[in-house]
Amino acid sequence: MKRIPHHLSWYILVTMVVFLSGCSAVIVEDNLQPEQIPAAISRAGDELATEKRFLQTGVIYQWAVSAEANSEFSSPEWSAEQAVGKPDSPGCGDYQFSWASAASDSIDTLIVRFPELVYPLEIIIHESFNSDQVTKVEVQDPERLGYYTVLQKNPIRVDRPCPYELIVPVEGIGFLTNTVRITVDQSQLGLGWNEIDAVQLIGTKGEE
Ligand SMILES: [Ca+2]
Repeated sequence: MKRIPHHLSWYILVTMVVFLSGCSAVIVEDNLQPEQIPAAISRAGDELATEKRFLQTGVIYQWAVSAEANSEFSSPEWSAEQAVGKPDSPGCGDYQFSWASAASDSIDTLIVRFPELVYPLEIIIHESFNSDQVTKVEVQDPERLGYYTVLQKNPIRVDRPCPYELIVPVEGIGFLTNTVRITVDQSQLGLGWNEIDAVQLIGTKGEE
């Protein structure tokens, strides 16, 4: 049998690694315009969740301290309360440590509240099952009690990475907020429950 020269073996190995690494993130989109596709990065336990994503000083990173939803699959398992605190679902799957709505094919809303009022810079939604069917993210003006939309998009099917972080950059909000409302539309893609493990609100006390 003819042996492959040593330097050619390395070339083939490196080529395969480059090719396979390019296949690790497969996002199947559905009728989505490129500028609407949210940034997505894979999670590495709590390491990424506590990462200081902004270089400026005075940035507050906080997890939800209370939550309510228009429906829950059960309680305490899969209740809205499961979206409080840091991510704790053990991975990607149908775990009771995340919020799930009562039905698997409905449009539902989850409201999460945070300890500190901030001018929001970013909202990170940790999804542990059937990402990403979030269609709207809003922040509440506590004085007027109105909600302002910071993301509106179609549901998309995301196979990898899972769990999935939906990162929502927020600009131009001129009021302090500690309340985020998230809408999932599970009626379109037939994927089933889009479960939310945790939500992080990042912001500052001073207006940008
Ligand atoms: Ca959780």
